[in-house]
Amino acid sequence: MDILKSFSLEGKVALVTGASYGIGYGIASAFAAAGAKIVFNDIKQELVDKGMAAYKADGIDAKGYVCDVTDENAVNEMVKKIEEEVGVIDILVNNAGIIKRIPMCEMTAEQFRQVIDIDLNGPFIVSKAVIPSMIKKGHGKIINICSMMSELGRETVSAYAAAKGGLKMLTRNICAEYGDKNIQCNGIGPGYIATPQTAPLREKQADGSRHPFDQFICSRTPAGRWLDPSELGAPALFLASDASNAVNGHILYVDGGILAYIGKQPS
Ligand code: NAP
Ligand code: GCO
Repeated sequence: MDILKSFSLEGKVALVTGASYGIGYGIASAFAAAGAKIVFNDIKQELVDKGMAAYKADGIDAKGYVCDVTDENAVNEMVKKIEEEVGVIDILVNNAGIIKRIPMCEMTAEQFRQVIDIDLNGPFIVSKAVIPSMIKKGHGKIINICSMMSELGRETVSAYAAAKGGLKMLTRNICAEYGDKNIQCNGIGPGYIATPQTAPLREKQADGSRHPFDQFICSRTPAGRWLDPSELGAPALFLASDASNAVNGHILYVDGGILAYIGKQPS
């Protein structure tokens, strides 16, 4: 048997949410290289257009849709349109997400709810929209983009950690509820990735020195560096392909070893 064929996504339709850039773009690019037809969404037309142009420049014929993952009607409409225009979704990556870095006692309930809505309710809404057709088709892959904060807390990210911890358990619950319908639902827990979301943590200081958090993360990562969005592509491809049909409810940490490391001792 040609084991490499089990990593092929030929003939598959993959929806990656919030994939105009960043981690979603890195994952979608890897899926395209493995033969998948890429569809993605963003909340702003201008970003969908920007994303389409970027994919085109990379030789990827992706199709973008304007859709807010927290809007159940809009998500159901988008999934229906994708099924009519491209085909039934075989692979869903719940990637769209935000973070608000605010000390918990200074965060309003509305701000907390907004993070939970996008980072946890969104994956619930989109998964619920695609599962029925996956069941009809007899297979499906769902990949939830979790986080270090699915396992660890840190100051100022209470809402995000609560959402990503919940997303870890939603992943396991979809596995439990739909595993017998040949749907595999797994998570990817990226470490610290150089994207717009983490740009504030890497900004140079006024005196030209590195951001303290930048130095902190490099001391906590065995490889001593931030990871690149493209480094998530192959692990995601594994979870999106037949190569992982016996893997379900698993969170694959792609973190350069952060979770295994106490951190470099100060010299
Ligand atoms: P990013 O650069 O901020 O990109 C997030 C994407 O999600 C953007 O395209 C954004 O669109 C979209 N989005 C936000 N809210 C949305 C909504 N309501 N509906 C649809 N799309 C929405 O983030 P990233 O660093 O690539 O992160 C992607 C995912 O990985 C997130 O779930 C994040 O929590 C997770 N993650 C990131 C890291 C990291 O170190 N970067 C590590 C672990 C996990 P707009 O531009 O229009 O807002
Ligand atoms: C932060 C970062 C992290 C990363 C990621 C780590 O403020 O600590 O934004 O939350 O985004 O989730 O896995």
